[in-house]
Amino acid sequence: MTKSRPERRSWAEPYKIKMVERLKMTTPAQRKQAMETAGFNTFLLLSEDVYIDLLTDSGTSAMSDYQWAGMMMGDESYSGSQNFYNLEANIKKHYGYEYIIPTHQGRGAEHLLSKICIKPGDFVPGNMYFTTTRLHQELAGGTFVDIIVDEAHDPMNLNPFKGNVDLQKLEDLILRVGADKIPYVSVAATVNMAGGQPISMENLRAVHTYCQTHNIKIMLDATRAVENSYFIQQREVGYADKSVAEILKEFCSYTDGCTMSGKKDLLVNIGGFLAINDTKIYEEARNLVVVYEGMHTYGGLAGRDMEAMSRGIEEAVQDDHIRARVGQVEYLGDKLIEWGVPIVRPVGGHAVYLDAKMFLPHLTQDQFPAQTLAAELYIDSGVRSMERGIVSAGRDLKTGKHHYPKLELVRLTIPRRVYTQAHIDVTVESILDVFERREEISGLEMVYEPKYLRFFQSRFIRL
Ligand code: PLI
Repeated sequence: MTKSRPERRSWAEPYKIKMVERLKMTTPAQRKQAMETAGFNTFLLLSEDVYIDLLTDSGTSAMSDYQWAGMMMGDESYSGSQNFYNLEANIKKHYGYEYIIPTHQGRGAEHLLSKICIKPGDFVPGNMYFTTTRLHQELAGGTFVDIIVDEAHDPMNLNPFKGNVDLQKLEDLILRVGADKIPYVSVAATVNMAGGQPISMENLRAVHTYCQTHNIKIMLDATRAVENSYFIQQREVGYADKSVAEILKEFCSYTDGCTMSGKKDLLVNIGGFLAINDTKIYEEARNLVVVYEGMHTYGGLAGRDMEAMSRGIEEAVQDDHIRARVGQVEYLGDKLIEWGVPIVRPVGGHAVYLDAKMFLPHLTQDQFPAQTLAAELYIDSGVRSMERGIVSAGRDLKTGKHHYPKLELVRLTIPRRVYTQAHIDVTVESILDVFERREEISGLEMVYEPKYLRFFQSRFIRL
């Protein structure tokens, strides 16, 4: 009997490999020891003990020869570096904002924006929190309020735009606290903690119109806005024939500024920026950046870093690049769905998220199911993932109690242009093995907890 012919894939990665980095192969006994030494926290592993590193897509991309060539063109003058002007021009061209402040990475921009715009007692609504973003808002005296649509909290819900803002929730907040207590609405695209879910153009446009009537600004977390634009092209009526670059420009036009971690969409290992249209905020940021990051024409970056990010923008907005990037994530997600592994659906832009509550239903949230699953997966195959559940959610700074997020997830984050389809297949095989013996897996107890962003450094022992 002949097998039926597979469906034509018709595309592969729009690049070829010119240089490789060798990986160490480890035994299960070595990995068990390494995980115990790391206190069952994948952040605390030595990277040399990791085989396939899906901890994060942040700063882990492979740069192109075009970007590396740009690194050689670094103008390392203290001020007025040519690379800053190249970066500024590309941000203006593709994101459309008026003023640019480079920062060492995304949280540097969040720090400046929060310090300038948020007063103690303010409220900052957003489409789900992100760890560093919310912390900077809180440290500036603000209170984060989640206004994402309810569907975002349901891993099985197939809404194509689970990153959307629920305008009713925004209106309720304004009625409760008054528009003058809301410095801006914080809109992320895509929404990392919801599983890399996009927000639609229609929704952002509606938020923009609504915010204008209340004179409230919208600040975009543009970290993965290119991936968001790709989803709009694929899923939203009226955008199929537009390029990702065109969609991105329109998308940003409904916002007043953005914070950016260039370490994701923009294909660099370090770098970020704050971009803004408001002259007053810009002047304040231009002044403050000197205090916290460096001169306003480098903001904590070397000239070569700015050049790599500038060139990264040009590559990031290419349709064939972004299709292959998201295509690889979808490949992993589709395989896991095929085998009945519980993941957040639809598959997001930068990562596949295992639903640890469904995967390990015998563990309570206090036994850290996602932290447990991430540790187990590493021991099985050397695949490193990240907890995105109760540990990441941290404690309420006022009450000191754990936040209990509805989503208890393990993130398998795909670096850009780094791993092959075979690496993804190995990852799937390992997850299936762990899934098969899931009932034997016991939970964890936290034995060390730092005060801020505890997921980076906390330590656990097995129950
Ligand atoms: O890691 P930074 O400081 O360059 O960027 C902070 C940051 C801001 N917004 C969003 C949506 C992020 O995903 C983000 C960083 N994310 C990390 C490190 C991640 O592993 O997802």
